[in-house]
Amino acid sequence: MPRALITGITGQDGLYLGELLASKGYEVFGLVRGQSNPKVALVERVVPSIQLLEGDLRDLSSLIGVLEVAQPDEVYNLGAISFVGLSWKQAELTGEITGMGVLRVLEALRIHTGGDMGRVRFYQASSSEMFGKVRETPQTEATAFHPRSPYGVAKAFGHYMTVNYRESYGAHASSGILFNHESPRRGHEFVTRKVTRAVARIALGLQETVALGNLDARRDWGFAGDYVDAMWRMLQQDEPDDYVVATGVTHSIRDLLDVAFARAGVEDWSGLVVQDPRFFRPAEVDLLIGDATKARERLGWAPTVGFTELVRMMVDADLEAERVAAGRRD
Ligand code: NAP
Ligand code: G4F
Repeated sequence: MPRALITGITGQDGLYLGELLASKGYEVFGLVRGQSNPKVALVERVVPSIQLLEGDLRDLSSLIGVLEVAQPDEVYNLGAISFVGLSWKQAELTGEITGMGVLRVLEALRIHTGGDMGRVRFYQASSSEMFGKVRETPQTEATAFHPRSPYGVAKAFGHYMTVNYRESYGAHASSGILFNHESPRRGHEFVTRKVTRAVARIALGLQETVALGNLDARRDWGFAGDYVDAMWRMLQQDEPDDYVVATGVTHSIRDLLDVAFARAGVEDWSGLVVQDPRFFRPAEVDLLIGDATKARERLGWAPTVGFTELVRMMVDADLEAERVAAGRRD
């Protein structure tokens, strides 16, 4: 039975990946931080076989200890401060967790393996946010980085550390440059979930409007369930490498609003959306669209859920959740 350790198990991707690996017969270990982490109960309900271990990406010795218990064949480093907006307000902490955290996991692995790093496969959750002010369109593995946020800068550091440990120590370390991926499990702070939840609440008469920032930004949005499959495929390759994972289709926040409100029967949302300066960013990433040709050709990976289906799935899930929360039967 292969063994896998996932950092960020309580996050959107961690939960999907934990489910996927458990379904493939892996013994799955998840790193959880803090005291009384409220998301632990959800993880235990969704993946009952999972073994949760305490540790923190800011604490090297805790990571070494977790590796000693888990004895993993594969390590997926998904833990991070992942909300770009927060990264300007807590830039140092973002650097510490999202950036230095990667180095600590790699160092823990180097120590744990006695320098024989190639015997444990490592996945780093890199991000299309590293492309930032994009140098070319669509973005590929060869596109230069120009990060626009402390989060993007921290991810670029983690990405290059991953490449460096591959080149310096022969680590089987792969980096997935993943474009935005969403699901009904997405955190409420991200724009897709913020919109689908607000649409559900507005449709049920629980909220009047939704306050947003820049409606013209464009993202390449896919389904998180598809993207964790790409992570697993990367670690099944004989050679480690970097891969862009994306749908190749881009949409604006306005497109997102069109599809989400239409799903709830609202065709004209202009009076329901207010623009609020609090949600504009100091520096914006205007356009992301990825070219996942390499992942398709080498990993046999392709997205299965398109934009409209994804947004409808999220609106439907939020309508159901908000109905239940409000004790409604209609
Ligand atoms: P998420 O839902 O925000 O999950 C982040 C996870 O990191 C949570 O489990 C969180 O634990 C954990 N974490 C935060 N600080 C930690 C620390 N100090 N020590 C240990 N764990 C810590 O993010 P996601 O959407 O699943 O994304 C997974 C990874 O992929 C992240 O690295 C993200 O930056 C990257 N990524 C995401 C996307 C996307 O579109 N979703 C795209 C590209 C890259 P708590 O529950 O304790 O807070
Ligand atoms: O949903 P977002 O917060 O995602 P963002 O910044 O693209 O980051 C996500 O994807 C990255 C991959 O490219 C990941 F690495 C990262 O961890 C995260 O998962 O914002 C998307 C767009 C931005 O242009 C933002 O300015 O939506 C715009 N937006 C407009 N109004 C808003 C809002 N974003 C949020 N969160 N909230 C708003 O009210």
